[in-house]
Amino acid sequence: MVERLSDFRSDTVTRPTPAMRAAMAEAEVGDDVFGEDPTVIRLEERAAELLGKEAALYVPSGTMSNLIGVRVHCKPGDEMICEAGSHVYNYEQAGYAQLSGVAARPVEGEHGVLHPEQLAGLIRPADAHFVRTRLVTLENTHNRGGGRIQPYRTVEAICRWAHQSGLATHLDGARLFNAVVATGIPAAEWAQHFDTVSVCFSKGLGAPVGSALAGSSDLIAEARRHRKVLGGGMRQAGIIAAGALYALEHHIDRLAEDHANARRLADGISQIDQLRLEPEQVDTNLVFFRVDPRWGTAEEFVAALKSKGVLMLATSPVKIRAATHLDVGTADVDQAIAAMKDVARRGG
Ligand code: TLP
Repeated sequence: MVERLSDFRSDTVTRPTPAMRAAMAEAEVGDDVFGEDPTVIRLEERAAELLGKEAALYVPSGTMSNLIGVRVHCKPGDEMICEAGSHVYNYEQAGYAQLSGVAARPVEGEHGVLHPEQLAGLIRPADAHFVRTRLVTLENTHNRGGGRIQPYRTVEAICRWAHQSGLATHLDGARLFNAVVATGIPAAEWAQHFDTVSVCFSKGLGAPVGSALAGSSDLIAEARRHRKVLGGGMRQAGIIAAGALYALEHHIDRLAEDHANARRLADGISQIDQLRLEPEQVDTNLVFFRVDPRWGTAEEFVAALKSKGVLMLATSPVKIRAATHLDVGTADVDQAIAAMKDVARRGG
């Protein structure tokens, strides 16, 4: 009989802390579609300030934030260059294509990292046969790349090339604050290279709902129109924005604990013969590992772990992801390592 579940499936599974719930319960609210919710306004101003942008927009999800981010730069018949393993390309139903008529040009990176040399020559000629290359989207940290932090100089070089080539730049910074805490490079410094930046409050920051899209006042005014047509205009959203605001004030620095726990988990995994870290380097809060097919499938391994009270996510027939976050501590990590050792020994 399992007493408690340690949930490593995603950093999205966190529940608001009592202090966060209190801030939400006490939030001053108004109708945000009328621009009258003081808490949403405060959150948008704070997010813009942290990201060094003129304005920001509170949106219900990272998916909507990326969708709108692409849409403010591109019109139907335009093309976005992105990394082949990126979230926007793989896990958002190609919303940019379905809803905005935008094509994607995926380029294979190394654990999510693109090199500037790969991009030279990708801009389509001005000719009626081709789509118009308009945008470069990067992801930092990179989810499928194993929580990889984009090298700062590479980001700078890619965005410089993009701007010199007349392209816009968008950052999927769902986990940007993980990169901030791990590198000590402030969010505004990362963000200065991008025309629009999306950040999520509902991942490592531990808030229940929402993301923000930041950029120039003009782009964000346009983004506000797109949010409305997508059904993302919310009313007394201050209730949830208060959780996000609380997270920005109290949950950024503590991401370092998640990174330490991820490294502890990775060390444990590296001692289990049937498992192999992939990538071996763990930069932030995501740990990916491969299950030896002689043991069984990733799905079977995950099911066996579940019976021991440990939840992880099979991301392919052979690979598993574990995310550390606010609701898993060192004891959960140690429980997970013990469970993995046990399961690996037993055989599939
Ligand atoms: N990622 C989720 C799943 O969709 C895979 C997770 O558990 O990691 N950008 C990145 C880099 C993301 O990882 C995610 C969510 C999103 C955007 C979308 O955010 P939401 O879920 O708020 O739409």
